[in-house]
Amino acid sequence: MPNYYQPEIETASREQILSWQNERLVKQVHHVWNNVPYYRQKMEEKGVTPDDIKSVDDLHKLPFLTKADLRDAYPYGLMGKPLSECVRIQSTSGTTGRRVVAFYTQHDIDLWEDCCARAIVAAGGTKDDVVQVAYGYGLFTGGPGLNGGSHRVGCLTLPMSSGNTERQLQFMTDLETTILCCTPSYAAYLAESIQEAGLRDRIKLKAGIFGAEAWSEEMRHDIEKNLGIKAYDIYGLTETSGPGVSFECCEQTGMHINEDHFIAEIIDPETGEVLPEGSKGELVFTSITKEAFPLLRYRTRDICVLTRKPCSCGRTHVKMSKPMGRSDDMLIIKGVNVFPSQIETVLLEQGYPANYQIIVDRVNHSDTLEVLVEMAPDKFSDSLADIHDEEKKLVAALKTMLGIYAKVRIVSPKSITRSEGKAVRIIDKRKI
Ligand code: DLL
Repeated sequence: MPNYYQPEIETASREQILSWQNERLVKQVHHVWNNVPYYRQKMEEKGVTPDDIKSVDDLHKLPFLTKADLRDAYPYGLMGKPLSECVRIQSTSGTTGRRVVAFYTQHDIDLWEDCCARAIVAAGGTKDDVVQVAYGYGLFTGGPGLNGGSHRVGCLTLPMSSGNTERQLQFMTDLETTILCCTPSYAAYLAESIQEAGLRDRIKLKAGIFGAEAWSEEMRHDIEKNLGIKAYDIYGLTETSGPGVSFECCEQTGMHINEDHFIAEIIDPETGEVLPEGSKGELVFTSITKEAFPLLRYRTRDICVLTRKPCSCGRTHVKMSKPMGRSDDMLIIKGVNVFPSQIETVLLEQGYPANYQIIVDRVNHSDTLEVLVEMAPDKFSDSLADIHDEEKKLVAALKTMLGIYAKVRIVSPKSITRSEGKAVRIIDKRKI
C-alpha cells in the first residue's frame, strides 16, 4: 500500500490541481509585480501586466528568468519580501559563476519541509524510521531540506552531513539506520566502504533517497544490489527552495512534481517555445507559493520529459523523467552533443563501476575525448593484453552510443577520487 504525507493534495484530481494553480498563479504574479521591481521591468518590456494573467493558460505570456538574471540581481534584487521577514538563506556552490542566494520566510521553509516529507513518506518512511542525512549541511540545501522533512515525518533524524565515512558507518550500524539520504555518488562510495569493512550483514537500511546530481538506471541497480535497498530519486534546485520539488514513489518511473507549489513547463531550449507533453526539452518552473524568492518561469537548464500517465501509486501530480543532463553540462565534442550520462550508461552496462572521469581537450585544433574508468574487481587481470581487449570493447560500445571515438583508459581500483557530495566527473581542458 503506498504511503502519503498529504493524501488530499497528492492524489487530488487534475481539475482540483488546476484550480489551485490558477488561483495561486494570479496571486503570485500580483505579488511579484508589486514587490520585485526587477521582474516587473521584464514584464513591462514584454508589454504584460498582471491583468493579462488569468490562469495557467496565460503563463506563456510571462518573461523567462535565467541564471544570468539571478547574477544581475545578486544579492537582493529578486526578493519578494523585506529582509525583516526572511529567516534563512541557502546558496549554491558558485563553481560556475557568482553564487545563487535564495531567501526564505518561515512560511517558505514550512512548505519546503512538507515537500521533503512527501519524498520521505513516498520512499516508505514513517515515524518508526531512522533517517541518516548524509547530504552536506550549511549553505547547500540537501542537508537542511531532508533534515526538516525527516522531522516532519517524525523519524529519528541523524544530521550527519557528508564525509567522515567511518563515522557514517558507525552510526549506520549502531543506530540501525533504515533510510539513507545523500548523493548517489556518495551512496556508491558508502556501499563500497560497507563491503570492505565486512559490515553488509550489520546494516538495516531499507531505502535511500538520492539526488542532487545525474545518475543512471544502471547506477541505481548497482546501489540497490550492493546495499540491499530500494533507491529513490529526488530532485530540486536552490532557486526553487532545494530538494523536494519532485520525488519518486514506489513505481520508480519518474519523479512526481509537487504541482500545488510549482507549475512545470517544457520548452525548446533554443527558441523558448513551449512544447507539448511527452516532448524532451528544458524544464521551466514557476513557484506559486514561495514568498521571499518567488521566481516565475525560471529556466533550470535541465533537460527532461513530463508525463501525465496515471501512476500505480495513486499520486496524480505530473511526473518528470530523470534529467538527461543539463543543457550547460552537455559537451560539444567535434560538433557532436555528448551528455556525461550517456557515457555512464555505457560503462555500467559493460560491468564497470561508476568511478570514472571524462577528459576533454583540444589538440591541433581538434577535440579529443578520453574516458578514465576504474578496473572492475571481477575483470581484474595482470595481463596487459586482457586490459587492452577490455579497453577496445569499451571504445566500441562508446562509439555506438555517442557516434564518436573516445580513448579509454582502464585505471587501477581506487585511483579516481571518491566524492562525498556532488561528483566532479568532467575535466574540460578547453576551458582552462
Ligand atoms: O542539488 C538540491 C538537491 C539537494 C536536490 C539534494 C536533491 C537532493 P543545487 O545545488 O542548486 O540544488 O543544484 C541543482 O542539480 O538543476 C540539476 O541539474 C541537479 N540535480 C538535482 N537533483 C537531481 C537529480 C540541489 N535527482 C541542480 N538528478 C539541478 C539529476 C539533479 N540532477
